[in-house]
Amino acid sequence: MRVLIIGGDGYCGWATALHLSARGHEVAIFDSLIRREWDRQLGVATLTRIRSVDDRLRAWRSVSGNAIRFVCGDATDYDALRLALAETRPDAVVHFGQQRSAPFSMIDRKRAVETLTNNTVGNLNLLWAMHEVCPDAHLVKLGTMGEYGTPNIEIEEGFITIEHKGRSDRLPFPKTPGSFYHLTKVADSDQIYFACRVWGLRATDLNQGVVYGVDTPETALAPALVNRFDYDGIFGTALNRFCVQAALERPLSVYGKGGQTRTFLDIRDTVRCIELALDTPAAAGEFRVFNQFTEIFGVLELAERVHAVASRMGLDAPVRHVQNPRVEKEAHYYSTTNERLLSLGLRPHLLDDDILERLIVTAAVNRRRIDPAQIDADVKWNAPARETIAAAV
Ligand code: NAD
Ligand code: USQ
Repeated sequence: MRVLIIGGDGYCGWATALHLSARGHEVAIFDSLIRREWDRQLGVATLTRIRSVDDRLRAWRSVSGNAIRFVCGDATDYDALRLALAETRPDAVVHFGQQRSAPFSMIDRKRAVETLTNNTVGNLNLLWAMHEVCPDAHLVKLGTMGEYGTPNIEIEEGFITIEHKGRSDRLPFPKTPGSFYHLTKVADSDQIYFACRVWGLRATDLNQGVVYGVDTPETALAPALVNRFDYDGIFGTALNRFCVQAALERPLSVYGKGGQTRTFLDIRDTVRCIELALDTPAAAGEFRVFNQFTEIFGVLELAERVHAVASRMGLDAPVRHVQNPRVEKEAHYYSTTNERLLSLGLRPHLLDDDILERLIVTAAVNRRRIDPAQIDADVKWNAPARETIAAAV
């Protein structure tokens, strides 16, 4: 298959590009490298020393013998995107290329607008470009479990059958997302569903949970292939952050009560899920939604597991409840399903103590690159708007 990966220089995209290339697919990456620029602007850095795109691709060619083509372009630039599709003639497009941090989208108005513009315009451009250039290609789009929020009913995979006043219909599952970032994902899903209905596009929306881990078998083949490991207060996700905190023997930062329940998966399962979605494409006009996760944990439960493993390793990293910078439910009902990917053959890597220990060791090995100041999470969901303050003084 010819596969174009938008956002293929990022965490999930890089691992996926190598996974698919290793399996004989003809892979091309389209990425604006904006994520590396955002890191620079915010003064944060991945714990692992990721190499330039050129060095990464050279290393991959030398260990695998496979070439991955790289196109530097921005999905918000329609002409660049359309040209990339025309030149690569993909059978499938995997779309990871978005601003993916909830805290980033809540920094201030400017970052919220930047997130919305980047994600919504990029997604809309992609739909038009596919309609124009490769209407039969399969779109595999990364959505998020956070689109659904934390409703007091079981979360289905994308759709729910509702009976109302004696009538019944199968409708998109109601969404109550928790950040401006998550809201863009809801808009993407609506746009894609519309394009499937109106233009007959084939699409799979993968509502992914929080991803953890660094290595996949391919990224571990050479140091120059190493993937990112974000631990900072903006891009770092919960489990990765807890493991870095444990390696530093700092308290594990559980926001509020820690009863926030979320879905999780190992990066090795992310790449496999994409492969499964590609192997059995959606039909023309079909909009499929798969919930892409393997396990469900409460945040406090996760921190306690990291604490227990760290203690066995001789590290003193207590669990600490800190004031929650976000506005979210801290104790709630949560139930959902991931049947569709399991039925396609997903065999999950479940989180065990060995995986936690490896993550803590990875953090400890890279200890000299850890900047403790980056760990603090200072983006508050309900902070007074900065421009309002500026206008008042
Ligand atoms: P990332 O920031 O590591 O990678 C995103 C990549 O997309 C970067 O290389 C960036 O430069 C590129 N990009 C961003 N905007 C672009 C644009 N307009 N044009 C071209 N390239 C652009 O993020 P990630 O963690 O790999 O996440 C990938 C996708 O998966 C995102 O859509 C995210 O919402 C989704 N997702 C991630 C997680 C997670 O835990 N990491 C969980 C659920 C869903
Ligand atoms: N949390 C803590 N302590 C921390 C960091 C986070 O308690 O130090 C809590 C948060 O308050 C939240 C939960 O952990 O309740 C998850 O936060 P997170 O930062 O790990 O993940 P989130 O902001 O939800 O975003 C991440 C990815 C995003 C993806 C999403 C999947 O950055 O791209 O869409 O996970 S989901 O959560 O299913 O929406």
